[in-house]
Amino acid sequence: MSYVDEVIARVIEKNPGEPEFHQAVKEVLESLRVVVEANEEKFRKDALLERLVEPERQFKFRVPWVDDKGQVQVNTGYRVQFNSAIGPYKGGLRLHPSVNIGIIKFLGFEQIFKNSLTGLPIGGGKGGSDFDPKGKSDREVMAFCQSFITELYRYIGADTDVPAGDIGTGAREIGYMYGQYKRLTGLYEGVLTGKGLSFGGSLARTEATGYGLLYLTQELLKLNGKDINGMTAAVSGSGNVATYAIQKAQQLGVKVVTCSDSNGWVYDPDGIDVAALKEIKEVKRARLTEYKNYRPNSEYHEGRGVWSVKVDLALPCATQNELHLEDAQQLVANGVTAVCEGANMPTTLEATEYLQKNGVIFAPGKAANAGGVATSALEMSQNSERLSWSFDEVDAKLKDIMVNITHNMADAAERYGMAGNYVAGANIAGFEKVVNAMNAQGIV
Ligand code: NDP
Ligand code: 2IT
Repeated sequence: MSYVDEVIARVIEKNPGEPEFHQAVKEVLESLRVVVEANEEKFRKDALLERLVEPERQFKFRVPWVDDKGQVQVNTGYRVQFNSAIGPYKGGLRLHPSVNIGIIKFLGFEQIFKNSLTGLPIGGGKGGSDFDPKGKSDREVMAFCQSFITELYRYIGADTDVPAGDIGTGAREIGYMYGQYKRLTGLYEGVLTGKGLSFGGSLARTEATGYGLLYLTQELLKLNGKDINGMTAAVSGSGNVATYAIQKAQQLGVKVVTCSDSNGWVYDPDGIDVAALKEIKEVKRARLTEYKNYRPNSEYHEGRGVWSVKVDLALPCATQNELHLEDAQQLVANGVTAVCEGANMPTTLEATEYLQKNGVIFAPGKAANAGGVATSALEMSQNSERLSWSFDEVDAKLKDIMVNITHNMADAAERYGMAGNYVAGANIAGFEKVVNAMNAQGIV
């Protein structure tokens, strides 16, 4: 058996019941096959891949808090510090009832390569809890966040591990967590990113993941001789990433006709109204059923369906495994040009393969959504120098980073004879830097 196959088999055996983690490892290691085969003897002797798939450490802890009725609730908290070869652990905190250790490990593993691709000195980590902020009062969310940080604060720090937002964790949650960290440690340091602008947050961090997705999509289309201006797009999700992806798409001349939440989806033939979306999701924290009240010409459908609409671009921005093989088939039948992932691993392995085989330009999340964490690293830089940069300065740096990522992944794919395979290109480009650092630092 080849070294890659052996390690994949061992990961499955050693980590039972963690299908998302298996999927992420398979996707990365399969596309590293060529690189690994060129160095097989050394990598095997150094157990390079075994070290890469084993988190440096992981924490699992109790998070007790009191709800508005006086009832004690108990959630489980997680932080996986996956790889610190190129910098302090960096990655978001997901708050969603589906969170378990396998989900956090898949996200942490992806984060290693994504963070490397940004070109900035950040290692890979991820955390979260099975707490569901939906339907909770602000006081309940605060009680949870304070309890969560009361345990997590021992393991994080501005130079060791810097968490941030992800699904269910936005500005409100980061604010409560930051306050509790400061209270417990007495430190006013950049321990979390995505902070409010009045206490160390960076301009453009809120917009960064969605904007970055569009900067990369625009550049990738250009590289393939196509102009984004005038295209149509389907977006899934209606959270942080989706909202700012839609906003930037519109600024670039793209008509976005869909968005969704976990209950249903909206089709707006005139283009999604971002102001309405923000009011529904960010201010009212309501469901997309409300969208029709703002836009009578739009349609609301229960269930899944955003990928059934005929569009040039598909931008999945909700969650993992939300774009299935049947969706890929439908998109191809409708003549889609590109699929660029705003979410982490939203496309199943079968769907990815089908899209690539059918000539669709496919940009994997670890490259396409790297603008969020890249701007988080820019927030860390600003915190370290105790300065704040202007919106335009941060946005220009973000754009540069996304353009560089586009070329680095395209070049890496080409170097290994896989021109146009951006999954392989992103994995290889991200891996190379991490492996160099790991080799230089000895067996740790
Ligand atoms: P938000 O919580 O702001 O929004 C998530 C959106 O996805 C909501 O519309 C939500 O609907 C929907 N969603 C969540 N879970 C499911 C599900 N199981 N099925 C269907 N829809 C679902 O999160 P973000 O926008 O921050 O994150 C979206 C994706 O982008 C995630 O994969 C995240 O890991 C990734 N990402 C985020 C970054 C960031 O900076 N925030 C950076 C890079 C990647 P509902 O409200 O009904 O739950
Ligand atoms: O998946 C991701 O890259 C994020 N949720 C953002 C992480 C960060 O540290 O900003």
